[in-house]
Amino acid sequence: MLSKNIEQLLQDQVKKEASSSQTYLAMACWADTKGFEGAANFLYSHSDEEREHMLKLIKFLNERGSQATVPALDAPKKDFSSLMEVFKSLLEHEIIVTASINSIITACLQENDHLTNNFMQWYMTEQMEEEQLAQSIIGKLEMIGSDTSSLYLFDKELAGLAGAGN
Ligand code: OFO
Repeated sequence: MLSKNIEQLLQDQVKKEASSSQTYLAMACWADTKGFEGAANFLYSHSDEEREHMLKLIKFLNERGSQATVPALDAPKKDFSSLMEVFKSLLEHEIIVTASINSIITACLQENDHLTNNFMQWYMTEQMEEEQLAQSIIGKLEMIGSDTSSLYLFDKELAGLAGAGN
């Protein structure tokens, strides 16, 4: 059985993963309609991964004697000024999620809940990879600057990075 505190933290994390999925789906829609096909593929796939993260938590809650609640979500931001803005806000979002996972792990340690701690370690590794990937995409976009032909080529490359942070 989960403690009430850990149960609530995991339930809050379900909402954060669901919100990540919706946020990246809205970003994918923006990219898809602005001609960034590669970025759109990357973001559609990233959105799917976040849904998987949400599902993994939901199943864990259900298997540990709780009943997960499927959360209501606010509509995510849908307009962006550039691909750079998209990936900067993706990185900001991931940093918030990492902090949240970190505090769940701290709570698990305080309560000697080693099973949930062990389960959450997978998320920690995942966050590290996602932050690194977003950082490297932002770095490349900085190098590209206003060079539209390089941006075109990088967009193609982005499609191949789909799933790389998984
Ligand atoms: Fe779920 O890994 Fe990002 O948010």
